[in-house]
Amino acid sequence: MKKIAVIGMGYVGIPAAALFADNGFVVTGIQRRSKRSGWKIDWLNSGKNPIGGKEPGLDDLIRRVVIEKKSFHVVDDFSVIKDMDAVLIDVQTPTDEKGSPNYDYLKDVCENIGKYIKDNVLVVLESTVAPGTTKFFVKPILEKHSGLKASKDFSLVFSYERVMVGRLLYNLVNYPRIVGGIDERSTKRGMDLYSHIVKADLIPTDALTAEVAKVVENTYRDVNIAFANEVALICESLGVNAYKVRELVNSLPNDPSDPATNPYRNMHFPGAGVGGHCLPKDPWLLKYGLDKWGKKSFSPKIIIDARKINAEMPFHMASLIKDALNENNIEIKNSKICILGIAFLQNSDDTRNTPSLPLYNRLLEKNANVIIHDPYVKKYEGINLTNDLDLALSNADCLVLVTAHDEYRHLDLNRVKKAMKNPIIVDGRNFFDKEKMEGFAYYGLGKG
Ligand code: SAJ
Repeated sequence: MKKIAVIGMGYVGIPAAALFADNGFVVTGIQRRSKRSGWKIDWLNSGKNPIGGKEPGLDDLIRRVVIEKKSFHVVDDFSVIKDMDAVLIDVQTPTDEKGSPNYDYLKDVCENIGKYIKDNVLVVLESTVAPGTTKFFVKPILEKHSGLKASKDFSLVFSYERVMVGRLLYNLVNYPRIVGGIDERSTKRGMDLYSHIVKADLIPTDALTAEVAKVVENTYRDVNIAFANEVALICESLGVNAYKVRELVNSLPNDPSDPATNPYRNMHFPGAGVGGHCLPKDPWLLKYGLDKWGKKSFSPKIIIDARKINAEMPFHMASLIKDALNENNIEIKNSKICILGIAFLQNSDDTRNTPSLPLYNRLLEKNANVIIHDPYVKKYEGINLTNDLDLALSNADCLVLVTAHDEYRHLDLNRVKKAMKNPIIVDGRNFFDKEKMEGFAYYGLGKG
């Protein structure tokens, strides 16, 4: 198996394509010339890395495989698939506000793959999908448009990525890889393929189990964060500090000598909300798969309520702001509120599903004047956004910490106090230490 096509030049497709191209394969990336991402084709073909932020090793890897080895290049048409031994699908599968996945793009890609695949090709779906998608959505489309029979004429695998922003390459190589085939032979062929780039364990399973594992991996985290957020709401009402409670709870030691008798605790961090391209989406994908392809219907409670608790946190922040202003006899109407951070994660420029947005809109609904500062994000459609901290702070009635960018750790609090009209701070990430906030009216999420 020498020639691979990777469809979708994004966070997942680019590192995977470059790694295979660096390990003996000839790789062709396929990227549609869309408004948002078309520019990546020429960028990659000139040996440059289109992914922003710090991604150790990725720049050199791309330059090496494109310029030196000439084993990786990108095109915008699917016909190259007719010569391929393997095809990886790395396209995004967004969900709408009700949590239903939008499979339009996946459908279009699968139809094009079906049109061109040759006998005995291995197709691997790497994108995160609702459980059941590989077998009940992708397989039929491939068979219909190729006239081939899955398992008999071609192999089909679901194998998910565990990439994290800032460590795309590291995770791909060093994290165990789950390989879920629609049949034994597919699984084996998938394991063989990944053995060329994964140094960690390759774990065989079936496609459906692998799809469930992927979305459960992130749903698990979403539920844990929701637990921490619910404890924070309880602590606020009781007047204790949820972050202190978390430290005490997690002080239960993990006794490796006898873990069963002493299951340690790992309470997550309460916060202003849960953003990103994984957690807000994957619980809904899990539910969608259950509803669509589950044998009998049942509505999950914990994972859906947890998702709702996390989605509610930005609005809880808005009520904390309103209370803080009221306690200082300031009307929220016409007040100036400065939000620190629109990226969903600290020290990142990624704004997908950022909790800052619902908070911003809720404050506008209350007729406040809102400005958002972020050191990494240069622009955001329709938002009053600035990279100029003085502008953001000047004459503000309330400062709201939503994203824990390191840059905010070194804020000169005297400068902040002088610039603001009313030195009121609402801290959404346990970022400031109340004791050091003299001269400020300090309110912390989860701190009572
Ligand atoms: N968050 C909290 N409390 C926490 C942890 C996170 O409020 O205790 C918030 C963050 O502020 C952020 C959101 O949740 O807004 C998501 O944070 P994240 O650390 O989960 O970052 P992601 O979205 O990049 O998650 C990815 C996921 N990895 C994959 O999907 C392969 C996730 O499963 C990983 O656990 C996570 O990276 C990671 O650990 O870095």
